[in-house]
Amino acid sequence: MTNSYLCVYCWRVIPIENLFCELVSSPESTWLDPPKVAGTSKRIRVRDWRPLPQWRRWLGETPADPFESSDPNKPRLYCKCGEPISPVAKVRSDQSLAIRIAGAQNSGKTFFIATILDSLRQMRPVPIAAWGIGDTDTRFKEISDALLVQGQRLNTTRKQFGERYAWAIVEGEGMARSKPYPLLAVHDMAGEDWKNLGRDCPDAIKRYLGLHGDLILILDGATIADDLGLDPKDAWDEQPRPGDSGAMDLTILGHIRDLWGSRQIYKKVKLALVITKADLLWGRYPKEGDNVGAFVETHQQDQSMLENLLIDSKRGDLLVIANRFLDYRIFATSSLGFFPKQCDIINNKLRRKPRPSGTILPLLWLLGIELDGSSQETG
Ligand SMILES: Nc1nc2c(ncn2[C@@H]2O[C@H](COP(=O)(O)OP(=O)(O)O)[C@@H](O)[C@H]2O)c(=O)[nH]1
Ligand SMILES: [Mg+2]
Ligand SMILES: [Zn+2]
Repeated sequence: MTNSYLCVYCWRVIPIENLFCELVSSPESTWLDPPKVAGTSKRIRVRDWRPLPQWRRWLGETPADPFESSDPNKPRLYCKCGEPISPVAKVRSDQSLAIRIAGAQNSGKTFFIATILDSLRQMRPVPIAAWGIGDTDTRFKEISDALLVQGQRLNTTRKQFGERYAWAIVEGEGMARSKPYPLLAVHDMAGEDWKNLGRDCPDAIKRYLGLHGDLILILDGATIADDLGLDPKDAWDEQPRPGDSGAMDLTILGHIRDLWGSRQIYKKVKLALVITKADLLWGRYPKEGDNVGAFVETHQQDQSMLENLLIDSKRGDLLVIANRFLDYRIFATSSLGFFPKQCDIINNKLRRKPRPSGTILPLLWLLGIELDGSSQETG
């Protein structure tokens, strides 16, 4: 079987033969169909490159996959979309290629991802590590630092049809090597984009949603609070999205259903329903003064209470859809770990350091990693 790689720019899964190689200063070969010619270099498909003398000169008879060459100057390979392919984006098992994250605008996705990555860097012992693929780390660090270090609000400018990020998940230092983990793949799209997807759904998004793998659906704790009749405002988020009884979440799941077509896929995929901003509910749900089992920081979050929370906030339909999946679990998380009050904000910056609560649990659950009852906090 030939190796395939995931392009984290256009979400194509491509067999190695169809990737392109950059040959910088070799005059004699015939150049085929280069997708994008950067500078003076030319690109040739791996399958057309293999019969050429350079192949043997550079790589020997084998390997069939240039990434597996022992030569430290491995060639760079490119997708037909023109973007570079990373050797770590190798597709290992079709079923769990990538864990995807989806959610409405302002639901807390960016905060959630930033705190997961930050927790992974700080956890001891660390069960897994995440390596940014391509320029993911460079681009995401800027956002993450603004949020977690500077306490800034994110500016809301956005690219049409979103930003893409991808991380390779590897076992943590000293951890036993288990089966390879799927990638964490994020196509961060704004709410309007979800609404407008319709028939003109860009191919990259179709491919992203069509990738085989588990799904993390982010449910906005503020809209849930609003639907429960609780004041969803905190001092930091001045304009939370009003309650919609989960309509936007159903829109997102609807697009996924349309793209998956057959029901077969559901039975291979796990779904994590992640309620963000749970700090808005602490001490207020199920009743005033309650601060109970659903909000603990281990896998033992009280599922029946969280199901009731979804039903009480008119999201029962989500549970019906969740039942189609191989397995599902609900998580109540807070990326901030506290309810922001006016005194936490100075000069329009959040001055209290986030102490994420429970945000790491969905990923660990999807990867089948047990937390030994200890919390995410690492002091
Ligand atoms: N109270 C509270 N608010 C949060 C939390 N996480 C995110 N928010 C608020 O939600 C807003 C949107 O979060 P963001 O991650 O940018 O949402 P995205 O559009 O889904 O990426 C933030 O500016 C915060 O005000 C949390 O854990 N607790
Ligand atoms: Mg965002
Ligand atoms: Zn591509």
